[in-house]
Amino acid sequence: MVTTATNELELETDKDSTYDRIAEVKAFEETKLGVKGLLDSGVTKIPRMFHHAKGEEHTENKPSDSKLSVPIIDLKDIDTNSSLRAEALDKIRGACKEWGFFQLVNHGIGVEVLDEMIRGIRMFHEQDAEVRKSFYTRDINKKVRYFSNGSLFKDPAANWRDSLTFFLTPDFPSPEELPAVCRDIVIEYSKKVRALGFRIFELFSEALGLHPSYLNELDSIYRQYLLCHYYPPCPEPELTMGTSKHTDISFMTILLQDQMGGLQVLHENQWIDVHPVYGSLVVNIGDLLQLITNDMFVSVYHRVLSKHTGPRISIATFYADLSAQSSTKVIGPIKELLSEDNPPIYRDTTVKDVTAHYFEKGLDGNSSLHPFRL
Ligand SMILES: O=C(O)CCC(=O)C(=O)O
Repeated sequence: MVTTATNELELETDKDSTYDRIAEVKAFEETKLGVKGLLDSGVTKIPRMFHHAKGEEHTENKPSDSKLSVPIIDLKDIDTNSSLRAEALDKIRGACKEWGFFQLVNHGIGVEVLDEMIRGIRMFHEQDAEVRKSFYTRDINKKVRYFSNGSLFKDPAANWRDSLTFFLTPDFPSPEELPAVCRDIVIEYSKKVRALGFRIFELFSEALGLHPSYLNELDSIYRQYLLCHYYPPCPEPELTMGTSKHTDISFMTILLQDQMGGLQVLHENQWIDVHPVYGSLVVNIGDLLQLITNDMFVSVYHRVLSKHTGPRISIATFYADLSAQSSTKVIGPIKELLSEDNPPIYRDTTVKDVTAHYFEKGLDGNSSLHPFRL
């Protein structure tokens, strides 16, 4: 869900010949103020470029009435108590296999840091428009980018959401590159979430029956970027989405969400709300981990509903090395996990190829793994 250049993209041609979607998208992009800017200009109806096609997904754009809920995993005392650790590993294995999602509590990052990070991102999006505008870019060489809809020129309909992204590895942006309004907390949160990422990959390795350092030692896993979303209140939420149905192109994603709600995960063919649990972090498996675990862990569809109320803030940390050097290394199902009963489901490929396919297709609601299945 990062950015692509306008001239590489083909825009959807609308069936109504009087509607010029390209012009509308371009005019929106040129404001450099995103959806928040539209709202500040006083719109009471959402522009047509945000209208999602009426279909299955659309008619279901409502909170779930299911009794099921995403598993909650507690890391309290697991480093000192071996039976608690074994219990947590069992739950992680089950959650990653059945749900691809879980909520993590007692993960070691204090609520004051989480609250301050949410506040910092909100302040970025709500600061003076001219300052915000100066960060608006789709330049892939920039480590800090503010934009609305990563694949704006490709997706059939835009989402009611703006984002600020930080590419943190291999070299952390210099402090001057970071927006002043959230600089200190972005630095602090990034360090803490990086350490947590290492810890979760250790637990994942153990849950898979591998040496604890196995996943952390893979060349292609350890890069990190933050995608910090701002979902403004929407005057016509029934016509659009906050984030349309997708899976993540990462090994793992750690998501910090505020208390507004709206995130849903597709489980057993139903959309299940991921209810905010104060102080928790949501963890989900990305497509690349599904591929290397040969479907022992699954990357599942999720989406965010648009709402009358808002804003909603969320901060996704993606773990995947998309850099040119490492992303050309071969990845495939981990040999130690394969057996006669568990033959490879995917062919060997590279992070680069899987990623290229993911961005090429845009947020079209399909898995990026289909072409790599044997
Ligand atoms: O905002 C959220 O809760 C989810 C965001 C998301 O799915 C993404 O950035 O890929």
